[in-house]
Amino acid sequence: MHLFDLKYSLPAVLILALALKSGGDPVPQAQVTFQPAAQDTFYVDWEGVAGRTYFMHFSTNLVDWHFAPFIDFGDGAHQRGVHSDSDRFFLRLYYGDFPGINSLDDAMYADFDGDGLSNIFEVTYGYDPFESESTLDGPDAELDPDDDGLDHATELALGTDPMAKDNPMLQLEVTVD
Ligand SMILES: [Ca+2]
Ligand SMILES: [Ca+2]
Ligand SMILES: [Ca+2]
Repeated sequence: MHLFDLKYSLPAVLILALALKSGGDPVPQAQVTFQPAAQDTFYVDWEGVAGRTYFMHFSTNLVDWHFAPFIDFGDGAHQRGVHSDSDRFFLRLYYGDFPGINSLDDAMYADFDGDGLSNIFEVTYGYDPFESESTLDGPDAELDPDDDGLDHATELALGTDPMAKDNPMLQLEVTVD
């Protein structure tokens, strides 16, 4: 069971769980179910289909949907724990049977939109793995929200934290007496 926090804050009483298909869908997808686990925490369960890649969308208004920070793959029982302080939020699976994707690693490290950022990087940091320019700020790979001079493509290549100012060039201070 993996837990992720939704970033939005309105108090959690309403979850809508549904499955949204993406692309070809030769095997029907069972709906998502959810059950309360603890205060503001829910288990989200669904039955996977072999070869299928699963993303999850969440929304607080049914208009703006965001990718949850995980990817799942394949058949069997899937479960995620979800916590939110929102008074309502909505979840839906976003899934597809993608050619050449045969494992969770394939799904995580593929770059579905070809923008230079892996799918797992995109969902971890709040970008859309199906859109190369998923915010109004410019191409996803060229963004530098931590303002350390390294864009996301470079941070991914270096393995640095794209949300922390950890450009190694900024961490060396040399003073000359
Ligand atoms: Ca990408
Ligand atoms: Ca993208
Ligand atoms: Ca950066």
